[in-house]
Amino acid sequence: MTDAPTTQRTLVLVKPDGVRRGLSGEIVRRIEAKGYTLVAVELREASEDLLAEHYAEHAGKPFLTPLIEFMRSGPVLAVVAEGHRAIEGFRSLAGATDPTVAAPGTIRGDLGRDWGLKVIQNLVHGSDSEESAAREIALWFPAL
Ligand code: IDP
Repeated sequence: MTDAPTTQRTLVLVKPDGVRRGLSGEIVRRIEAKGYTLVAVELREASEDLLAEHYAEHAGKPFLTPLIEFMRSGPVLAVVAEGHRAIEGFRSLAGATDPTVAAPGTIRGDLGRDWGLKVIQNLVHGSDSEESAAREIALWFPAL
């Protein structure tokens, strides 16, 4: 561990399953309880173009079309959170991709499960690197 400044911003999305189930507040509460600062929060319906850009790294994968369809099934809560090592910190809060086996204590482990779509419905997205965070924040919050 160095003492280099490591303040980061990360993009979190509460996916449509989370918003539909009334879990937006609980998820934002966990982000704040961990100690991260909210920089931006917006409830919005994402366009197909935005989601195709957002999930560009998954282009060509068989689950991309159902994933985008799911992400357009209702509003998402887009959040930018900030703090030292916020990117890995939120990934740790979120838990493993598959909510059925995500560790208890995590958002996906405590609040998620398989509702018939395997891993697609897993409540949250969190940027996975500084490069992804910069790209995703510019996409969802161009004014930031
Ligand atoms: P992450 O959200 O845990 O970072 P990624 O591998 O980046 O996981 O995948 C992005 C999203 O795509 C996941 O959150 C999940 O909704 C969906 N997903 C990932 N892998 C699969 C799969 O094998 N089948 C269906 N959906 C998937």
